[in-house]
Amino acid sequence: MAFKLPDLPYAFDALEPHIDARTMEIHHGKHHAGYTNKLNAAIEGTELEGMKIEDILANVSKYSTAVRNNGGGYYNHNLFWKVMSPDGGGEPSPQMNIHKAIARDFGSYENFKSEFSKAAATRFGSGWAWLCTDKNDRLFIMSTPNQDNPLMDLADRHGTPVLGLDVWEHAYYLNYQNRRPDYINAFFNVINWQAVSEMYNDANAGAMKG
Ligand code: MN3
Repeated sequence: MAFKLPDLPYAFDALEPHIDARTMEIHHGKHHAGYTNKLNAAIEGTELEGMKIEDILANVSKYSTAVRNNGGGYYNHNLFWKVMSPDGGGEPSPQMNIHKAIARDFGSYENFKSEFSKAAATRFGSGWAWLCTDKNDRLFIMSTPNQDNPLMDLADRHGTPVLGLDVWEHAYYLNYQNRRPDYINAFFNVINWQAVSEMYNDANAGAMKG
């Protein structure tokens, strides 16, 4: 079965003024749709048809550049829409495991925000900033070029992404032009901590150790 472009979980204008409707419409309807269609074209008739996207990405170095770029683009944007919400922003609630994990691994929410912002701001050219959890249930922040991500075998560091920020110009140029730091700052107003927390719990099977 071919990969399917997911519907946005909110209206195109739901994240305004932080992310404008026109950007969301083009980003989802053109860019994400494009990655989805090209991924399907790249795997059609191959052993990859019917595999989970996570399993494809885990061995992506074996496959074509088209699978790497479009498989990454497909997965990354699926996650991106999920981790934003018009009801988002602020700090994760103290009841959430992700709140405790951020305090444990970064010292404070402010330190986390500063480190994540720096990773997003200093990624040269196009790419993504990530908050990930590793196999020892430790959070870390990294960035990747293009449509790569930390699930890929060829990534510098491996983990399960629980929060991702697209810093390609197509994600912000209409509203922010070259002001990437303003876009990064605005992102913190729409982070869906409920969704992030659920992904973190799933990745660690809900276990808080230590
Ligand atoms: Mn994008």
